[in-house]
Amino acid sequence: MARSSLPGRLPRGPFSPGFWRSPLRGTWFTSVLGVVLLAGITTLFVTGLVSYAAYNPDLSPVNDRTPDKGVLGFYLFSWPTDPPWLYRLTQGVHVTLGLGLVPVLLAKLWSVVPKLFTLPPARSVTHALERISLILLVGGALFQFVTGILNIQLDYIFPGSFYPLHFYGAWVFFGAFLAHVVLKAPAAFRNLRRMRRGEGEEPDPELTAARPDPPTVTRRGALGLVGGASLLLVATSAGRSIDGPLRHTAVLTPHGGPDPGHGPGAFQVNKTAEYAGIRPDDTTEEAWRLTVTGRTGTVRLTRADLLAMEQHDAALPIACVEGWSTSDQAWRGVRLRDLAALAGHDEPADVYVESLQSHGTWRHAALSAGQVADGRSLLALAVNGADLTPDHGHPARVIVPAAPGVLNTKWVTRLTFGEL
Ligand SMILES: Nc1nc2c(c(=O)[nH]1)N[C@H]1C(S)=C(S)[C@@H](COP(=O)(O)O)O[C@H]1N2
Ligand SMILES: [Mo]
Repeated sequence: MARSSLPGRLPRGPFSPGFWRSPLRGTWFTSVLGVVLLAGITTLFVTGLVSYAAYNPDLSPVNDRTPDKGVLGFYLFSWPTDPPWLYRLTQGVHVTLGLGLVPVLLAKLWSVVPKLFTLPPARSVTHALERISLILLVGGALFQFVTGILNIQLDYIFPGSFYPLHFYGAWVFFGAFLAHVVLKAPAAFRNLRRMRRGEGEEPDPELTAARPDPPTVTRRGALGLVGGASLLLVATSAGRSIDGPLRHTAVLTPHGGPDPGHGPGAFQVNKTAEYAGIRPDDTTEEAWRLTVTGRTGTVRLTRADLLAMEQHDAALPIACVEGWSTSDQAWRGVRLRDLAALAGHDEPADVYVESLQSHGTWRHAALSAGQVADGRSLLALAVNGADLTPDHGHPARVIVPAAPGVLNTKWVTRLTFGEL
């Protein structure tokens, strides 16, 4: 009636308060989801910054995909080699938690969507600023989740550029997130306390439907659904960072490569030798040489020369930025610090590692002196009692405790020691 008597005057569609009918919306529902996201997104931010530090971005431009990080790299620290499972944990948490929070994020956005349509667009300067910050907040959240998920699902669809995008995106998003938390967290916690005391939720006419439809599910039921969806995502992806038989439960996410099959080399492969363009002719005993350069010049070694050096064992995992990791594998080979000494570096130095690969993002890497100094850091020649398989880096590959998988260069052909 109002509509026909005042055509065009009243807001229509989503701008009309009567448009939003769900009885679930309200401050309690939004507060619960908000508090979960407060903890979850803070953890994602911290583990993400940590993951960036793990790349040795200060060491050499080869690792760093964000050359203009500037002040955003203020917090960087030298990545340790202990505990050896450190990156398995931080990156496994980052990726698995990120996936698990997807339903919570979507539910949270759904719960506040009427606010996006409230009129007038700005009631005051503060309200205007708050709404502008929401664009960064919602846009930032969608951007971070979408780029992160594409990176783990689609095998680096934007190689190289993912790092700066996700890194800068993280700062923009977290800035908006902090502002939002400062504005909203007090009310959210107040609401949860009120509910606990049985006082009912604080009313918010922008959230609570003016003319609600009859409920088909309780608020608790809806939260249970969101939580269940989160747990399902976690349960169907965590297996790839736990490894062992549980890897088969990670049905929702690629494991990081083709099925590794059976035998000593039967653990996850990221890029196969064929994919990386490694020609079998270049890896034969006759053709392959390791060139080691340092303070006292250059030494060229055959694989037999390396095998004649003192061999060491190290039980270490591979832990990829994509969140998957393997359990410890039994690596055997020459210590990086022994190779440094061959080239005149008795005090371990940084090392620039190059592979046979002529192109590709991960054909080379830089390791810190601290990583070289660790006795478990090897140029591995064998794993689990057999020669490296072609896909795991035959004739020789780097393996370093606690380092991201990407620093464990395969098909190594040159090591250059010295300050990077
Ligand atoms: N030369 C070279 N080394 C490389 C890569 C590569 O693409 N080329 N991928 C890296 C990445 S991202 C990971 S996670 C590990 C995976 O090692 P794996 O395939 O033996 O499990 O190798 C690293 N070493
Ligand atoms: Mo990786």
